[in-house]
Amino acid sequence: MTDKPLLRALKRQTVERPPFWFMRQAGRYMPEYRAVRADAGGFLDLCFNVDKAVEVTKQPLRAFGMDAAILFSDILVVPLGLGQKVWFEEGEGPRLEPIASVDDLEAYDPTALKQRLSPVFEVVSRLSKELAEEFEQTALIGFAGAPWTVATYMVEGRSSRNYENVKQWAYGDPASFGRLIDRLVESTIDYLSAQIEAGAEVVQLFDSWAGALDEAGQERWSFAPMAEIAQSLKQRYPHVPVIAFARQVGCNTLKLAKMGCFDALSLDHTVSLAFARDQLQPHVCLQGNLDPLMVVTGGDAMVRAADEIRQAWCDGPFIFNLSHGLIPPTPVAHVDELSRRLRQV
Ligand code: 1CP
Repeated sequence: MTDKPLLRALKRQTVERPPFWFMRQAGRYMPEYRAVRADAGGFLDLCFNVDKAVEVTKQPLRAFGMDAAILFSDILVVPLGLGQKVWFEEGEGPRLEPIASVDDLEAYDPTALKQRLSPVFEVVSRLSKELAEEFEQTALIGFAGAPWTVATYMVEGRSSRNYENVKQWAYGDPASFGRLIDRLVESTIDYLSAQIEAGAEVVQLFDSWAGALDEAGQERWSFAPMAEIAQSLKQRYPHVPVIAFARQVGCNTLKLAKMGCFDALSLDHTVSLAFARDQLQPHVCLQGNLDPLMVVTGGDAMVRAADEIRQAWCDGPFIFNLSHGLIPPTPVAHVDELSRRLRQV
């Protein structure tokens, strides 16, 4: 049996057509998701309810036939697993009891993480079995937030505009900030290893806020920790591809591509198509990079932009995706039209 198309692309093998999936493909833009979410209680209750999390992971596959399923969970379950208080304010977003020093973290017991997050691994294991029955060409992606992005939430206590506290800590006291990052590197390796043991075939690291750092900061707090995680996973699981998503780091993406430990880079829409094709694709599989607002817009603009990406990148290893997650106002009909087009050879 040949590999699933997404796995073939990640191994730089030829594919009949570029595989596709969308970041945040499960979510509030889908009425089926909203129905399950309404019955689940809070967002974190949904993440830890195995039946419901499996169901919402599969909803977009049924509706649009993506080539990958991404585990339904959130990057903030790792701080929760470490013992930090995390909750979601309805209609607002995540809240955490912020940490101000490594001492706050020392109170947490890192060995409890796998136990606390055991429902997540059960979701992966159920998905692994159920995809084999219902969607046999669909690959299962596990994920985690990259240490820097997770640290922004742990220190700011919420989504942030200026990253005042976390950047002052990182720039002003790198030695102690490094201990926080090291702790997150270790936890993320454990967390992703358990997802792989449960059946994840690919893992993606989300560094959504890498672009908030300056160049030296990106190398030290975004790229190096992600590489450490990827290298450690590669030692244990050499056949599991690792995708890195360092958002809005511009041409510094080239440094990531040359690190040699990532199989693919997920690119945001500010990255030039020609630069990615000429400079990055010789090193890694490209994933991206349609602006999710194009999918909100729909029509000719969406189709044209999607075709441009496909034309630019289809001669090398390539997975079609967005530059960031689908957002709630996205019309389902637009996701449907885009998916139909992407399924054509
Ligand atoms: O009310 C709801 O239904 C909650 C909305 C929601 C959803 C559907 C949140 C809250 N998280 C998720 C799921 C989620 N989050 C997935 C699931 C799989 C899929 O893609 O279908 C993934 C991969 C994430 C990852 C995630 N969570 C990231 C990294 C990717 C990105 O979008 O940048 C980040 C930064 C978060 C934090 C988060 N989770 C949710 C919110 C509102 C936020 C804050 C975002 C911000 O600070 O702007």
